[in-house]
Order: sequence, then structure tokens, then C-alpha cells
Amino acid sequence: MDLRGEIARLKAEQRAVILAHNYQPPEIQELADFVGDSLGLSVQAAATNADIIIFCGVDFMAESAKILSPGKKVFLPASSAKCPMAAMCDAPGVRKLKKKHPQAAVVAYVNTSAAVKAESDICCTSSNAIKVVASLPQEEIVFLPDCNLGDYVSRNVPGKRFILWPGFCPTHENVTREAVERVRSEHPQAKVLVHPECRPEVVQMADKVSSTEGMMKYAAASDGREFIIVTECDMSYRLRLANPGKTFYTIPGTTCPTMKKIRPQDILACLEGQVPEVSLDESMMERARLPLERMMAVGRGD
Ligand code: CIZ
Ligand code: SF4
Repeated sequence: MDLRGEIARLKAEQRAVILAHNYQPPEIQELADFVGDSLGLSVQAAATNADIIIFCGVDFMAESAKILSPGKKVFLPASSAKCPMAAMCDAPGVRKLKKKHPQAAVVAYVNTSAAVKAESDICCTSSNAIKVVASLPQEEIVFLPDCNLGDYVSRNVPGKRFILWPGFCPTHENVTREAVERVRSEHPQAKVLVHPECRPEVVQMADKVSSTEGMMKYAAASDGREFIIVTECDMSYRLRLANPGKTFYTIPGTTCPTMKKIRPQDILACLEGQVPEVSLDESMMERARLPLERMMAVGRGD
């Protein structure tokens, strides 16, 4: 069977759109109508006039698409694609922190469950975390769940006190200074682009700290010819496609297993069987929508 052709046929028949995150493997990115970061895909999800969204990413991203497009059917083609960082933070724990810090604004990285978003004042992504926090009047900030991103934001928004949830992304946390040093010593001319989910000592090595979309922009605009990409390794696929004359190196061991759960045949199965559909409690969706919409009103930051 021609898998691609069959997916294209069913997609048109069902008025479906396929969204894929920058960390998805090349064979999934190739099937997508839009590839982007969680903020870009949220914008697409809110704006699309398709009836069905096939979300190729991880659980919290598909949930955000559903929250922003409650009238549409949203599918996450592999229900096991659960982000371990989002799983490190739970709503009862957030409620406890809110009691302890009643004056604080609660800022939730989008890498959180819908239940945690529902407890938060505003969401952010790695693209706009600094801009979101800087926009808040509160002096005290509870930042969830990534303590590395929280640390990076705290260094860039002076005059506020931060309470950081102790979560992290295992893929980015595993990157060491030595690993980056090794690649840099082989390519001394290369610019080092670091995702802020990395540990502070790795972030300090960066020529540019940025989200994945920020890396796309930086690489396109830069006079440099070589770049070391310190984030999930499949980010290099889009960068290479968009910048044929430039070279991108990745750091060994930066595969996120959760981002590789979806296979092309899962997308086909999804279109054929309309499972597994993302379904969330209505009142929780209502509460989680406000912080997401506030974030989208702030817009992109890098
Ligand atoms: O926000 C996203 O999509 C993630 C997880 C990475 C990034 O920096 O774009
Ligand atoms: Fe979660 Fe990290 Fe994988 Fe993103 S790269 S889905 S934050 S584990």
C-alpha cells in the first residue's frame, strides 16, 4: 500500500490537518502540513478551519490544541507519547505552593498537564518565557515545572523573586559541558545554540540561547556556516532543509524517546479508526484556556 498516498487521501476526505513538532523524526515531519514549536503549533491549532487535528508531538501539546480548539477532534497518534517533564508536576502540588505563596503569579511552561495549566495564571513556552514573566506585575513568580528554564528566566528578568518547581527535561538535563566541549573542539568555528531547558552551566556556553524556532531564525540570519545545536537531535532536520549551505552538528545522546513514539502507520491508523482521541474534562479545559490565551496574547519572544 502507498502509505503517503493513503494518508493524503484520507486527510483530504476528512478535512484533517497534520501538525508536527520540531523534534519529530524526519519521516513524520515530511507528512505534516505544519512543523513548528509548541507555540507555533498552538497558533495553527487555534486558527485552522480543518475539522480534525492530528497532533504529532507529545501529550501536553495535543491537550493544548484541544483546549484551544474545543470544537475540533484532536488525535495524538501514539497515546504512550507522554512527556516525562510534564509528568513531574501535579495540580495538588501546585495548589500547595499557591497557599504558601498567595501573592505570587503562577507561570506554567506549556510542558504541563491541562490540570496544572488550570491552576496557573499564565503559560509560556521557551520562546516567550522571559517576555511573559517580564509582563507580569507580581514580584513573586512560581515557575513550573522546568527549573533550568526557570533559572534562565530569573537571570534575565531582574527585580523578581522566583520559586522554581524542581522539574526538568531528561533529554536536555543529560547534556554535559564536556559533551558540548568535545563537539566544539572538533568544530571551533561553529556557533553554539543552546536550548534553555539545558543546565545553567551548559546554557553559559552558548553563543545564542533560544527556543527551537529561535534557532531557525538565528541560523537563517547568521553569517556563520557551522552551528552546534544543543537540543533534541531531530531539530537538525528542519535546520538542514532550510539552510542547505550551512552545517549543523548535534550532541550525542540527545534523542527524546517520547518524541519518537509516532510512526507513519500510526497516523494512517488514526485517520482510519479515529482513535486515540484527546478528551478532557470541560470545566478543566475552560480553566486551562485562559492561561494559554494570555500567553498567546503576549506572542513570540525570540
Ligand atoms: O516549545 C517547544 O516547542 C519546545 C518544547 C521546544 C522549543 O524550544 O521550541
Ligand atoms: Fe518532554 Fe524533553 Fe521530550 Fe520535550 S524533549 S517531550 S520536554 S522529555
